[in-house]
Amino acid sequence: MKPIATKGESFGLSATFVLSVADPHQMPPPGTGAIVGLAGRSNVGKSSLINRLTESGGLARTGKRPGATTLPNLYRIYSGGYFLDFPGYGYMNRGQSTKATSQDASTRIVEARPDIRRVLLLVDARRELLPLDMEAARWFQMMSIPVTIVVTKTDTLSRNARDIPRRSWSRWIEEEGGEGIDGPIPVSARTGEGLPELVRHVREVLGEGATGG
Ligand SMILES: Nc1nc2c(ncn2[C@@H]2O[C@H](COP(=O)(O)OP(=O)(O)OP(=O)(O)O)[C@@H](O)[C@H]2O)c(=O)[nH]1
Ligand SMILES: [Mg+2]
Repeated sequence: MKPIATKGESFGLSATFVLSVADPHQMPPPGTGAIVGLAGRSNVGKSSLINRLTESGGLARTGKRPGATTLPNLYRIYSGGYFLDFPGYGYMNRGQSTKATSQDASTRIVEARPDIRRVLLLVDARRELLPLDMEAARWFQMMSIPVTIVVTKTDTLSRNARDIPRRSWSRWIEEEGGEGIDGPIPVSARTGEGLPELVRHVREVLGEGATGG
């Protein structure tokens, strides 16, 4: 997908690719910058969103086929901090071993790095609340990593349907999500809808705990 370049748009989140992380010891040491993770089902639009947020066009590899990202990819934000693009969960098109390896690396990184500042958990606007997504939110919560639900691809919904996923997720967060789960923030990487709000949120997260690293 080609992001639509918006003239004069500047989010202050320009970034550069650092590496695909196969092992937690390759991660930057704690205290060198806040890490914001992006997680969600395969194909939900994680890499497209990173490209949009970092205003890079093609920094993160995106694809029509699920499983475009097989290891967590680390990006350094020039103004401070990191994005960590986790491989999507729940895809079936790749060999089991690839799937096992990528889920493995993600799990070990999360277990090794409880200092991950927050995870943006992306969910597709066209889907009902899926058990896998709710489980993922609870898992990060259990690992003491705060979560923000980000509803993606809002451009695929008609004007009338736009508000449905936001409302369902709001209700879930209120009733079941509890402490440590924020959002939902509806966005479209295609049209740019909702990005200013998401950027504000990310910048806030990066700025948090400036004394605690
Ligand atoms: N309509 C629409 N399509 C989108 C949007 N964002 C991403 N897509 C499309 O969704 C597909 C998957 O996007 P990716 O960004 O590769 O998804 P991903 O979550 O990184 O996928 P994995 O790396 O497999 O986990 C691509 O075909 C994108 O063009 C959006 O905001 N609107
Ligand atoms: Mg990806």
